[in-house]
Amino acid sequence: MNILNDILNSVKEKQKLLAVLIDPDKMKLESLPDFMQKLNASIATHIFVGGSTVKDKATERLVVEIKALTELPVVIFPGDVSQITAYAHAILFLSLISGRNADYLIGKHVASVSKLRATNLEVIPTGYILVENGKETAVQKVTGTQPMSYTNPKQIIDTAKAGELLGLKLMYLEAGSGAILPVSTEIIKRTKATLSIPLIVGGGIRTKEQLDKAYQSGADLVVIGTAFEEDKAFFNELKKETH
Ligand code: 1GP
Repeated sequence: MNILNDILNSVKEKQKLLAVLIDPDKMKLESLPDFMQKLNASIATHIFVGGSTVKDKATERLVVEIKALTELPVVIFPGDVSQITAYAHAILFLSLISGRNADYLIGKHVASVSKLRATNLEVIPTGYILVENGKETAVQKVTGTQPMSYTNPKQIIDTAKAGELLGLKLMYLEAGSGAILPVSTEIIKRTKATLSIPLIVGGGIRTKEQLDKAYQSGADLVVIGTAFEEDKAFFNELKKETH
């Protein structure tokens, strides 16, 4: 399995991707089998596991359980070094390029290298851009950085492009988990237009219409967490077509 190559191929073939984000702090292991059954019957293509604050070992336990229940790739979306586990397929090696906290630009990365050396995880360098959404997000609090203002799209697209020029392989526009306002279609469109690497969009997407809008605007992969946590019936609206 090479997850980045598969994403690049999907983008080439204009196939849209959906990652379901599972937060180890919120998912109860006893609810997992039912959740995964619904997830497997949906159009989801990836599972992201992570959160801003997660207790030690909770990620590893959850990843092991998830892998026993699905064939889909499991990708760590880490809030911290402690969330790295060898049991996943890949890790988004996130650089928080919207902020200026050196820890989240390079510091945590250095701190994670010993752990990564001991795994076979596919490491995917990913630019992470936090966009203002109407309320303070967990990422903001934990990282002590400010999101970029949606009133200044030029700053956002230039940041994304700078990340690509630095060699990042994926770009993630993040409104924050549970965001009131998802990233706007204008920002998605303009960011997509400036990039030649795949574009991930997440935060505050709760309906099929919002998902389709994000895809139409240029998101290659959309991440949804809260909407599935709050209402598993949402999976029914996103069922795989069976022939
Ligand atoms: C958060 O982008 C993800 O990091 C998903 O956000 O929980 O709002 O879907 P939601």
